[in-house]
Amino acid sequence: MKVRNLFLAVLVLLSINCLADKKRPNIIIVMTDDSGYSDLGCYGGEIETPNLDKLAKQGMRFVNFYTNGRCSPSRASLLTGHASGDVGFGAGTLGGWQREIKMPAYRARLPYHIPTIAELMKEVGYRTMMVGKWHLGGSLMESEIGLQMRWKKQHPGWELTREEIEADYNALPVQRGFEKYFGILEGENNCFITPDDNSTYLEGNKKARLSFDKNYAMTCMANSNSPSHYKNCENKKAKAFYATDGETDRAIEMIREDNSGNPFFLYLAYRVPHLPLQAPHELVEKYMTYYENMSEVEKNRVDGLVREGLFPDSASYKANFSNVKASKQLQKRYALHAAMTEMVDINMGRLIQTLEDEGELDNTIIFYFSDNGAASHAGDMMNTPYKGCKALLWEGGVKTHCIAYWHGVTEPGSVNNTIAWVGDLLPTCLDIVGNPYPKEFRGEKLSPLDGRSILSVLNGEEMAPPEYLLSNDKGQQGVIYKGKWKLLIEPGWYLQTSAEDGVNYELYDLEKDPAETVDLSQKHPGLVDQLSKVAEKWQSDCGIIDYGEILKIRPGHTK
Ligand SMILES: [Ca+2]
Repeated sequence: MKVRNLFLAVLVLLSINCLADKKRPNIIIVMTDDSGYSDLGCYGGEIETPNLDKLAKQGMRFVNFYTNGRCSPSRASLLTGHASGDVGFGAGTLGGWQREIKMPAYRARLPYHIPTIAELMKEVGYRTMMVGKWHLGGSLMESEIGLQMRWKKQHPGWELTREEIEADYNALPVQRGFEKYFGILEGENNCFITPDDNSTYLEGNKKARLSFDKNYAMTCMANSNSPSHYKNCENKKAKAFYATDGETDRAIEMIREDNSGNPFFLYLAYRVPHLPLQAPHELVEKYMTYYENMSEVEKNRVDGLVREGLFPDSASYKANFSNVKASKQLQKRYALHAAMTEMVDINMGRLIQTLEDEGELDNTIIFYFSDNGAASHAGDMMNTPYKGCKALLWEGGVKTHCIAYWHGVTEPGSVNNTIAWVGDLLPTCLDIVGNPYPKEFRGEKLSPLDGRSILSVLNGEEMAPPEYLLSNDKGQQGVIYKGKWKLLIEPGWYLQTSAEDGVNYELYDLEKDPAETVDLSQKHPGLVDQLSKVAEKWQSDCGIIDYGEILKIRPGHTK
């Protein structure tokens, strides 16, 4: 029996070795945080993004790429291929302890028995690396008593058991398949960090040592209710670590520091242009003049999208700006968003150059998109021509630009209309490397994936829409897509569109009206009824409960 086991082990090693053939492509998933649909030059935007424009010219662009509308739920579906409610991030749950509830859909960490994309890529011999914002739960409270105290404070009525501490530890990126990790666990923090500041960056599961070797003149701005330290860097000149530069430095190092010959899987989750707004001064200054005439910028974005074949010329949209001159405050906010975006582009240029220098660019697949639309402080412009913003489920909140690059596969400069979803990336990557999704994991049976492989889209085909695409945010809106139809479901009590109890519906024909200007719910009551029933069933299958109930269980949940 022992000899047979040894023989099997040798066979497995041999097959992994064969799979490690250099021809298997590296895969890089780059996800920004709160970017607007039309931010990039190649998506009609005025922000200067020459490196991403070049990538789009050599690769393909998606017209209809969807997220879950908010940071953690999108990340949860990206890494597991499942609906966010099935993996602990239902209804706008965020990574961290603030909104956690003792119900599977609200556990604010990925279930240990559902594999992540990193664990599955590692299984077939890929080097797995992650840089940037995690925001999927887990902490170092196992070794830090202070964190255990904080947990207890944030979980009144719960007992902090050994199992709880272990499950919390097992939610960290290194425990979820990433052999190398450099980044922050939380949702936001300063972009500029000087040697005097507290840094929360981790290298693996230890506090990271940052390098402060670059000089920056800083411009910083935050909402009035943001922590004051976010604004402290305003007008400062100092040697500092800037998130986008420093994260790219580490990603480049990770690519270079291994010469095993195995392909790599890199998940690079930039934490910009999420608040707080912080960027190098000279870039912010450059963009201040861009946002003087708001209506002109808005119109240029739409014209740009039409020119690029990304928005139909015949479609209407609701303009947000008239010919009023923007206030200095608003100009600065947009200029910061733009500067943070250009910093991403500059760093994407460095990353792509590294791949070229290493002779790996032609053998590397790159996906580039955002985790949701621009947030409320910038969404009215940055999500043009779509309405709404991050955390709301109109197209502006859930739809993002998406570039896919694969030398010799994606047709240069092509545009694809297929409805794709952030949860499609896991099955697509598995399809590319030929690793089928397992039937069970860590001894537990797995349900089938919600995402689907879009490999044929990369090959230039248009796929029929998925049967349904569903999403649900904190409770104010739920959404269901079927073919060209989109039904938005809003409990009236949340006052999004109704001051009355009951439920509001909005129905759109996205083929004719992608920017949701004409509500057809009164015209097609049968369809509304049919789709809302599917959505209700999905919601209850996911274990998502009414938001009013959540507020009873955990008052102050919104904070
Ligand atoms: Ca986000």
